[in-house]
Amino acid sequence: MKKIILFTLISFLAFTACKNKESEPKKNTYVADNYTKKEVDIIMRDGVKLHTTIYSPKDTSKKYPILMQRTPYSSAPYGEGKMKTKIGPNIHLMKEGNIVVYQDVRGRWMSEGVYDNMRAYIPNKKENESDEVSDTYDTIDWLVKNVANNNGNVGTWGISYPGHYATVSTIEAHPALKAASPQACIGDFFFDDFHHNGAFLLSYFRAISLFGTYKDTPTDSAWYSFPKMKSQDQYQFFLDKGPLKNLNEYFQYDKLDITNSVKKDKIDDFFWKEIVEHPNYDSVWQSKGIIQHLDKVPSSVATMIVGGWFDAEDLYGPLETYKAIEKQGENNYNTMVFGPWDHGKWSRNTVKNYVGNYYFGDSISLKFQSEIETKFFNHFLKVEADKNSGLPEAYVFDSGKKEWKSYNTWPPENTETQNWYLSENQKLTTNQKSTKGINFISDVKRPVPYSEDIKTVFTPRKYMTDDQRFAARRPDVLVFETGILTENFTLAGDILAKLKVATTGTAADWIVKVIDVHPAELSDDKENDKLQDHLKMSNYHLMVRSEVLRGRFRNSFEKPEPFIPNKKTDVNIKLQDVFHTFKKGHKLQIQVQSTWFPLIDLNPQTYVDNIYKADKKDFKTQTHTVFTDSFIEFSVLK
Ligand code: PG9
Repeated sequence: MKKIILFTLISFLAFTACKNKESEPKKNTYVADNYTKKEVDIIMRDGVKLHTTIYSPKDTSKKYPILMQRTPYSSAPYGEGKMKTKIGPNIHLMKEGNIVVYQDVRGRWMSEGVYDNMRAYIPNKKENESDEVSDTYDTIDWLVKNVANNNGNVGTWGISYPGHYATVSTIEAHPALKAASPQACIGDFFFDDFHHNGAFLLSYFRAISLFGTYKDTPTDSAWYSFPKMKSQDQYQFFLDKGPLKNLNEYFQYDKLDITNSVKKDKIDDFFWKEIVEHPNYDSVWQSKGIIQHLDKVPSSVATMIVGGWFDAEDLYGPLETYKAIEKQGENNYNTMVFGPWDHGKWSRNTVKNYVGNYYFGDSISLKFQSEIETKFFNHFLKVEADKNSGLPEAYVFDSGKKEWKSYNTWPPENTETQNWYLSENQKLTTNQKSTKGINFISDVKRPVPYSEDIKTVFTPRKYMTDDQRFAARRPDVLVFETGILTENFTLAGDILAKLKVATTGTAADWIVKVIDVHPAELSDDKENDKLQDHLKMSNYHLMVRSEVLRGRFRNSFEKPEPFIPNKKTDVNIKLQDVFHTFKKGHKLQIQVQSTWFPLIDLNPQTYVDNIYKADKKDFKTQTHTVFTDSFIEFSVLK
């Protein structure tokens, strides 16, 4: 009897072990099975070593292009035999076989040197003087001369900060560089990520230590830590925190001099210091912007700029990068792909594509990877390439019709400018009806939330397609909308809000939102199965585009100016490009407000030289006015 029980027990244990094994997701060993990995420290012209990880196909019977990503986010895993489970821009390029290289940029992770956010490009470098352009050139030069089985052609790609370094690779490009795909690439930290038109993205608070914690030795583990917020209610947390200077405690802010290599007992955050000490678009920010240097992209480098229409982090960057190369390049192969994505979503392998609550369709990212991205790199890296890639100049997704379109230019040639006026009785009209002032109280103690969501985020993304009914029903949000559209109305290109405003104070922010109001009839929410419980697609107010301008910068980002109390003043706000059809049966709505919390920091609404050093007493509730000769200039598809 005992034997039977023992046998039964052993069998059961064996069966359970096998079952668990089966249920364990199969470890993805494709890279380990098909690639070797090598880690080298490449010496730059100034002697600094940059840690570089090289994945080479095990099949050495042929030559391969080199696909490179330079990153501040680590090229981990480090160490013999430790492999990434996915390499390259997408799985198709991984499985076709390419040499894939990851490099920790200067001052990050296992590389030597001192990091500088958006390190300024030095056009005429002295002997051995270095910047990211020279680091990229020196790296490519070493790779093509030292990596076995490479075919002499290099491509760069990256999303976000790595996307910025892909843009950098095109400037004074190494002759081996044939293709670059900057994706959601940062263009300028005064208009991407941490600032929008001078307003500080308070919601990026936790990300600051990621880029500002000083380190002076290579490391394979994180040397930074994130501030501990003592609440999950981000609105209340930041409202209670008060003026921005009360955040200094999180960054151990004092007179940090990063050239002083003496390690302090407290590591200060040099990025927070840079943000606090440079509230205006001064030479520090201007020198770091990359857009101004895109006249130096040789026509030997093919570029494909990729972005998401609902990318909360880097929208300015990819749009301005594409436009600058288009404008300043000479006969460059320069294309753009903009889809219904938030930050970097085109690289994901999910079938259903959403942004927050809103569903856009199936396999949008998957098709981009297989039919566009793979085709781009294969065309320009594998053979003597001509410019006939078979890909469109502008491949753009209409986020209203939910379909792709190809154009020979962006914006499309067949567009016209239409001015829509912010009229009385909450109307948006194609002609000016009056010049009346509409007032609202901008209460710094009860700012307009940017989202209905309570929880704290690392960087905000979902709000870009959030329903805006919660805002439309507040007295401090002005609403202007068309009647129910009797035919489709397509916006294609940027939007310019030409506001005429006044304030009882001497400072104010101005936020404009463009909203697609869906039919109020009962809706079939089946396809939008990620809709938050409290929402219905019936009457959904889809945010299509939004932007803020810190009013002091209305005439110049470099030279801020106060408002004169109660004086009617022009404030023009450029909203980034859209491609969206407002379908028949929908309405187009504009919202105007002056707080957007805590997406951006609170404006004291009384003028102080530096808001990062403002005191609690500077924050005052004011009455703002929007005049009905304000209008929105749209680029409308004919
Ligand atoms: N541009 C993105 C980012 C920068 C800074 C903070 C948070 C995000 C990115 O590199 O993902």
